[in-house]
Amino acid sequence: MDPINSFFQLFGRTTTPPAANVEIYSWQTCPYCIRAKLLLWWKGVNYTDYAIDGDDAARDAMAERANGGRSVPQIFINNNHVGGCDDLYALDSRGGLDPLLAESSAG
Ligand SMILES: N[C@@H](CCC(=O)N[C@@H](CS)C(=O)NCC(=O)O)C(=O)O
Repeated sequence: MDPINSFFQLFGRTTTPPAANVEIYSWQTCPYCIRAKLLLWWKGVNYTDYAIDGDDAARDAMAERANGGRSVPQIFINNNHVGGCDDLYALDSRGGLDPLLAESSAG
């Protein structure tokens, strides 16, 4: 096995995409967005990224979906609002993220 995959295996990076449909609204240079995407990448998620930099209409649409949340990122798993970056990491810390990611969007 090549060194990078040995590293991933040692530290538990998942490379098989989980079943869930994951969406993230982000700004390209926002550190919270980068941090959230890093965790999703680590878990092998092929997320849909809505890059809404400077797009106020898209931000309004995001806020409507995100129960009024206007900061970025806003993350959705199978159309359910997870919250922002801190919420994503908190969910993972209490063991709730992997089961959600394993659920298919078809239910
Ligand atoms: N606690 C939030 C913080 C997110 C945050 O502060 N994002 C900044 C961009 S890096 C933002 O949206 N700032 C504009 C605003 O809050 O209206 C999270 O974990 O997602």
